[in-house]
Amino acid sequence: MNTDINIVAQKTVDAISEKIRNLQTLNIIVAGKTGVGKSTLINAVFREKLTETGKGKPVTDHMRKITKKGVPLSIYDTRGFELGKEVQSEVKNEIIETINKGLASKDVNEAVHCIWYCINNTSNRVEPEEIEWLRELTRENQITQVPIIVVLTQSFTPENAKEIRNTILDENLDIIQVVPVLAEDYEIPGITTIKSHGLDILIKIMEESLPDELIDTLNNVQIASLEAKKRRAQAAVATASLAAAGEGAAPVPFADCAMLIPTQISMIASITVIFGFNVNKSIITALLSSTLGAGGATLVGKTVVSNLLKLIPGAGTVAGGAISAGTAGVITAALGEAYIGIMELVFKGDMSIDEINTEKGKKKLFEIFRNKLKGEK
Ligand SMILES: Nc1nc2c(ncn2[C@@H]2O[C@H](COP(=O)(O)OP(=O)(O)OP(=O)(O)O)[C@@H](O)[C@H]2O)c(=O)[nH]1
Ligand SMILES: [Mg+2]
Repeated sequence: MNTDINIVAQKTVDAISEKIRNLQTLNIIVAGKTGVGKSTLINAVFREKLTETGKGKPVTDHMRKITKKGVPLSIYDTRGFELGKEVQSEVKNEIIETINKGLASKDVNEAVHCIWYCINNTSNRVEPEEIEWLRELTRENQITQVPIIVVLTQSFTPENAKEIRNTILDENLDIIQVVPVLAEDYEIPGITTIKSHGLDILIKIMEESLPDELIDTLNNVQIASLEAKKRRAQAAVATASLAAAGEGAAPVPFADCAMLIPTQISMIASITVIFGFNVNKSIITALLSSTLGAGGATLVGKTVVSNLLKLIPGAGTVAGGAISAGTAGVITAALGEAYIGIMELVFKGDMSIDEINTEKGKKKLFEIFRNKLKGEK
């Protein structure tokens, strides 16, 4: 394989596109009375303002499906809960029908993967009819076992959600969890602003209840938990550096270092998908040139390797003519960590995507890369 940075960057961009194309679609039903905060919740959890992109496509009398091109996510938004018992019963039947239809398709992209039932926490009580509705839904979901999460919306503090949460838990319903959240900061004019909270817990519970094949999708579409993205990305780095070390189980002569490259391309693609940003070739080129290329046009050539080895404690020198398995693993891990580090800055809004390909971005990349090689935190 050619180690020209330009060519490797192109292969990486192709690998990213392929991984994105292959993401399964995550399908979530969001139910609950009107005004409880469903749309606010959806907009706070997912990238792209899905609910502002139109009314969605009606799929049943009381459900519309909201999708957006390029986002592997469908939200089924339910309507009409406020219209009384009969309609609520229809909504329930339509949910069960949608679940069964998804299952019958035998296509993971069509299946319903999760239900959020939203209850507004500000009223400080749950209507008995909502508990009854949930009980019937869980009964009919007994065989299909779609994870149901009760989301307590507009919970200003975890404290004031405690009582209502315990009331619901005491009902022994077949649900995964009851999660209090405040999706958007809440301003009490002239007094204080309550910070949004709880969405990261919702994501964690989703991660624990969704099948593994949907976890990359979940992280790609969610913007509520940096920790979840980092955990998933770090797992990809661990896998890649183990593989790189395996590939180099016998010391790798410099001339063959290129054989490690496919492992690293796949790792970079995974991290890109997990963070869900629009990353183009110039960003990848910046990443590669400021780490493995160390400013040059070729990756891991002899000079570069010799410079990198100087940074890794105990890695030896180029005099041996080869790098060890451990060294190949360390270099791969440092590359992955540098990329995660820069993605974290973008997530937090401390750097824009385009800034990665500037002196500031490249300096930051090299700094994290070098520190990781040295074994520093
Ligand atoms: N500050 C703050 N306001 C919220 C939050 N959740 C809901 N709201 C407010 O409550 C109102 C109703 O929220 P929506 O998200 O539109 O409720 P909905 O469940 O989608 O309502 P329907 O679409 O009519 O069924 C809006 O004015 C929101 O701004 C929140 O977490 N924080
Ligand atoms: Mg709404």
